[in-house]
Amino acid sequence: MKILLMGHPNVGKSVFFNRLTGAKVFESNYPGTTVDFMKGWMRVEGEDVELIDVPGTFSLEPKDKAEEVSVNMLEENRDCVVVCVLDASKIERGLYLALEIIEKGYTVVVALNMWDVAEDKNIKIGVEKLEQILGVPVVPTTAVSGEGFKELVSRIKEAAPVKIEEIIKNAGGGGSAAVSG
Ligand SMILES: Nc1nc2c(ncn2[C@@H]2O[C@H](COP(=O)(O)OP(=O)(O)OP(=O)(O)O)[C@@H](O)[C@H]2O)c(=O)[nH]1
Ligand SMILES: [Mg+2]
Repeated sequence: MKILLMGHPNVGKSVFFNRLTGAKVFESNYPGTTVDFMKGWMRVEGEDVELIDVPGTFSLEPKDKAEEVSVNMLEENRDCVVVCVLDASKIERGLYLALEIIEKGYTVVVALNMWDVAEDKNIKIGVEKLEQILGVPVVPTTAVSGEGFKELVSRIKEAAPVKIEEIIKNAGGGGSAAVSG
């Protein structure tokens, strides 16, 4: 299983990456902090999962080198789960990108990050309604504190197009010594 983090600049993707992998890539309060992709690993219930952090992008039509890196990574990783990270305090800005990715047929989980900021601003978001409209899981998160991450990981696992159990089953069932003949 592979997870690709996509979203506008400065929405918290690198904080996600660090929190999930235990890595320490640079994060800062400047849009355009990440300029290249970075791969890391995390373990989900005994399974190795690759996680990819990319520069922020506003759309799937790249306007500069950094955006090109993100769009290329998306195209090269058709089989991944795309976690679309949105700033919940400015949700309408990120929705366009999320829709673009959903429309291309990717497996998407939307993270409404900066949930703490949205709450401070008294912004109310109907998460279930948004899930119905988008047709994908939507999870509120606060990356700096880790709030919502347990649910995020569980929704990613559910959404994953190829599950490890299915690989075992399709290889002949049983689990051990699955391939014969
Ligand atoms: N309050 C709050 N701040 C957050 C949250 N998530 C990230 N931040 C802060 O937002 C800023 C941007 O975080 P990054 O992880 O560097 O953002 P990014 O999406 O990787 O940005 P680019 O690399 O420019 O695309 C940092 O100052 C983070 O500490 C959150 O949930 N709540
Ligand atoms: Mg970054």
